[in-house]
Amino acid sequence: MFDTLSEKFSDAFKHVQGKGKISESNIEDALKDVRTALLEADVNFKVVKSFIGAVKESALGEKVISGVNPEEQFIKIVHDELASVMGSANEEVDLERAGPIPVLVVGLNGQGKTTFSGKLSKHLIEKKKKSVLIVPADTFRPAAKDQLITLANQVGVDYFDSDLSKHPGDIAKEAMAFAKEKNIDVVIIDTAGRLHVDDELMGQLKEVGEAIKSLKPEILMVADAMTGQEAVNVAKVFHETLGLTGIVLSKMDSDAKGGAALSIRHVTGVPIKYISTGEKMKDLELFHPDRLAGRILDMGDVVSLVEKAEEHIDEKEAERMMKNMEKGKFTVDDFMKQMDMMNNLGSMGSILKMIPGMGGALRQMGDLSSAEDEMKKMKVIIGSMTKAEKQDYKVVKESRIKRIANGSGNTESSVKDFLAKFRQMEKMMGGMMQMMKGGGMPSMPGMPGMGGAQDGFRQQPGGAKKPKKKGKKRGPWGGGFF
Ligand SMILES: Nc1nc2c(ncn2[C@@H]2O[C@H](COP(=O)(O)OP(=O)(O)O)[C@@H](O)[C@H]2O)c(=O)[nH]1
Ligand SMILES: [Mg+2]
Repeated sequence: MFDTLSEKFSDAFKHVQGKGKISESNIEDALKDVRTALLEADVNFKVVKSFIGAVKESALGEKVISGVNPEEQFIKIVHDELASVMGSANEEVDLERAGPIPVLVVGLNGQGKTTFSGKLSKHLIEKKKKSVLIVPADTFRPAAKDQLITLANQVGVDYFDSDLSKHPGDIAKEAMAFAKEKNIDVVIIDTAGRLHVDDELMGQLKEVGEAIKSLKPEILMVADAMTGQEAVNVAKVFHETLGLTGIVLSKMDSDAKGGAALSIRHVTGVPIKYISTGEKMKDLELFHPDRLAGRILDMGDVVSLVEKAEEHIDEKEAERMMKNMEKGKFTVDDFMKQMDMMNNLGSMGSILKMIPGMGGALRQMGDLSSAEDEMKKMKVIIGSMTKAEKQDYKVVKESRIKRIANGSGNTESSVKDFLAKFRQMEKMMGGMMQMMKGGGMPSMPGMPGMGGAQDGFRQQPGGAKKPKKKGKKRGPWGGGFF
């Protein structure tokens, strides 16, 4: 998420490094770079102007806090301003009122409306314990109904069997009446899109809005974060016509530059409520401006990481594994389960980025796809191992290697390679357990940045001496988080 922007920010901060205190002259270059970074990320120029003004004002007005170095102080100011430009706290769809609550999902074609409709219903059912009805109302593209029904079945949510020959406004009204009769809490209505804003689309959506106006619909516009300023312009038109109550930024997993996220709230006044971070139904997050600001500035997002872990990691399984490891046991089965847990959390890159300071390290490492390919290969090999072999890999000798290679479609040397790597891992795990018992963290071989000095957040010599507040700590593994 926003890799280039993160990198440019971390370069900009170097201008304040090693300075005694913040002054107009020493933040000038930093501000210039921040400004360029934002403009290059396709942030609206008015937003950039007011952002720079606000940062400058707070930076110069800030008292010198003894023990906190100017670079850290400056980063904190930029962080807070980034968060504030994106909104205040998280705002979700208002679920407190009596149902059925209509949620109208609007936006141009291909932005992710239908996908989001599925994700939101999953979220509301599983996390909010609501009953949900999903309503196909895209009368321009009849195939959209099948797409929505497929998602509905996947998520396990009821759908309304809309008659697409009717006007979408009527479909919406009928669906609301049906939901009322069935005591359904939330009704998600997936509407049509177009390639560009046009009068016919806006006219139609307006009629849908009017048809259910008395029910005070939540109107969410889905905008592809990759489209930057274009998304902001479209949101403006939609808001003027329909009165949006929220924005959903989709495709945040892609290499979006950040322009949409940083401008849309400021320009339209409409809060971003959710972010969509992948094609799977679980890839939906509530939008937290402060956490995203932290991620942009490589401060990580430990809160989200812990939440994700709590959601996706089987606690009992993890505990069992931990106990085994304490006894010095680490089997291929355990390894496989760990890989699965990791996969449930998201891609390797997306997880690592949530750890403070890892963003910079990741940029140095470059592409992680070879590591992910390697993991896939290991999984296939493990898939061809017998239960006994997975419990004790040492029994795997020549003939078994041949069998596993054939079974998994790999060469014998790949299998041997895997066994060698596993042996190494087993050793490392043993070493790690020793260290943990002894209270220290082991160093991680082959992972740049983990030492804390190369990751773009250098500590000043003689800099911060006081313990820092949560959210300010940027040296990875520096203590506290793990
Ligand atoms: N990578 C990624 N792809 C997405 C996301 N949301 C939707 N998509 C993909 O974008 C395409 C268009 O999505 P769809 O929901 O059909 O858009 P709609 O025309 O607005 O209903 C599909 O291929 C989706 O899988 C997302 O958050 N991340
Ligand atoms: Mg659609």
